[in-house]
Amino acid sequence: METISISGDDRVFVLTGAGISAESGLATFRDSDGLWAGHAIEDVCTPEAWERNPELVWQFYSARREAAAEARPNPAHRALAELESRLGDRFFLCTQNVDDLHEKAGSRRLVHMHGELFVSRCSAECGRPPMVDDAVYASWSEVPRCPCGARMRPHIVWFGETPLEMERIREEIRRATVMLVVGTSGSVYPAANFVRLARQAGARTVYVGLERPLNAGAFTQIVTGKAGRMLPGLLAEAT
Ligand code: BJW
Ligand code: ZN
Repeated sequence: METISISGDDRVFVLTGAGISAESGLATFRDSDGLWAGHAIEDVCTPEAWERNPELVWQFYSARREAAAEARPNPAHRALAELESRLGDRFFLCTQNVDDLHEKAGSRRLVHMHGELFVSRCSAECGRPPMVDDAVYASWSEVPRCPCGARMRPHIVWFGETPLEMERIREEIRRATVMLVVGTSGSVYPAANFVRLARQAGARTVYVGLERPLNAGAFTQIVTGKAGRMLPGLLAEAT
């Protein structure tokens, strides 16, 4: 059986994308039934969309909150949490996903570089910290205001905005000897470039997903298949 070689000297950096949550019932972005299909990206995932129609943006993220609240982690999320429990601080997880399925599976050493679905923040960036928020807003009038008076917005990184935790992410990539990328099409930057940074730093780079990603050329090992089916076996011998 194919495995990913991870031994006591290795430090593992994991990058996950929408594909890892597909078997939990959450739609990916670029598959035919994916989220872009229901909504044009420029209508919901840009600061311009927020300026133009914040009610539509909140409807989109409210529906995503409802779907994610029902979702349960699958064997791929659990295999990564289990790997973390074996590797301790030799493990680091960076997810592009805004759902909380990694946390539900037990992962702790993780960052959400594109934000979190169940968090909101001030749209005027007045300096108050983001707040936990699992509410669903059916209309604009229901959307709460920050104490500064501005409306709250989803704590999500839209196109043209700066991803979160980039310094820590770069540092963890520099230290990694293995980069494992799961279920992401390699079409959104800077995440799509992490594998090249890891290769430049001498790491082995492994992709696990349904099909070859756009940045396939930068991987030393590619395993095609569903993450929930493949990952538990691939990681079984990691120490
Ligand atoms: C399975 C499976 C199963 C299915 N098992 N696998 C021109 C060139 C280069 C860059 C740019 C450019 N023009 C603009 C840019 C920059 C821009 C960008 O990348 N644009 C591209 C469209 C070209 N990027 C940005 O603007 C970013 N900010 C930025 O660059 O700031 C500058 C900066 C950089 C560095 C430091 C400091 C500053 C921000 C990007 C924000 C992305 N936001 C989104 C939406 C918000 C989150 C949300 O609402 O959920 O994030 S877009 C969307 O794409 C979402 C995702 O996190 C992200 C990645 O998608 P992902 O995860 O790859 O999903 P899919 O659907 O594409 O792929 C799923 C994969 O799974 C597929 O391959 C399937 O086969 C597979 N799969 N089932 C395993 N069961
Ligand atoms: Zn404010």
